[in-house]
Amino acid sequence: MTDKMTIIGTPVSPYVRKVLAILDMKGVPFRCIPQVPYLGDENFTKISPLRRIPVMQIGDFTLPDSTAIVQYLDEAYPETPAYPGDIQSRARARWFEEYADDHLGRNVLFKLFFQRMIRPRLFKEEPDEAIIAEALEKDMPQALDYLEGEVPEDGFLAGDISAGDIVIATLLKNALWAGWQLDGARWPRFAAWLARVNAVPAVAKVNALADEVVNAKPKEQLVILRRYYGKG
Ligand SMILES: N[C@@H](CCC(=O)N[C@@H](CS)C(=O)NCC(=O)O)C(=O)O
Repeated sequence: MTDKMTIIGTPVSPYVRKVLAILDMKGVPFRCIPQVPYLGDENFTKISPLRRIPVMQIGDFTLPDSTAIVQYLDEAYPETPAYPGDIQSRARARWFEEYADDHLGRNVLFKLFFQRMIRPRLFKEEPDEAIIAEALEKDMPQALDYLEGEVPEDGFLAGDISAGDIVIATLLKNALWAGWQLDGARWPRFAAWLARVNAVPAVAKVNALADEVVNAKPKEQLVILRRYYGKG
């Protein structure tokens, strides 16, 4: 494995940040090219048929999708696993990763983030306030009710910190940017769990990076990325 590990995707994406945090946790050197998915040309479609980020490249090997990437990383670099513990803990970590990707990400937060941030900034369109209200008032509370019953009083969703914990935390950062606030009195276990996840050094670091890149242009993001993770 001598070719450089490259992650393609702007770290404004929670799925890109999930991969960055796991690479950092594992101590794997990488470089990140801050591609914005909506602005990708036909070369982007070749490496990402669904035109989504992140994509991983190592020499000629190209792999889209953060979950596929993290599973690859766990096999290639088994130290500090992203799916730790016994077989049931590992399965549970994968479930929460899927829940975050499909439901929380695609159906809830993405609506919010797309409407509040991407539509006005990238497409110069007004956000659809009805979609935002539904996400904030109905979908998010339902998801948080579920998660409140799942998070442990101590530790993480699958014992040790896992990809399942990390992706929920990175997604929620985008929700905060889009105007969501966590009601710690209504979901106290969840709030305590989230604080524990956000205190994990690789997550704290990627969250700090996130706050710096969110208002930066891709060229500036590259400089910020190098400051946090080196040149790879
Ligand atoms: N399941 C995918 C989700 C990736 C995803 O939806 N990424 C967003 C950015 S946060 C994207 O590329 N969106 C562009 C689009 O859906 O057209 C993964 O885990 O990588």
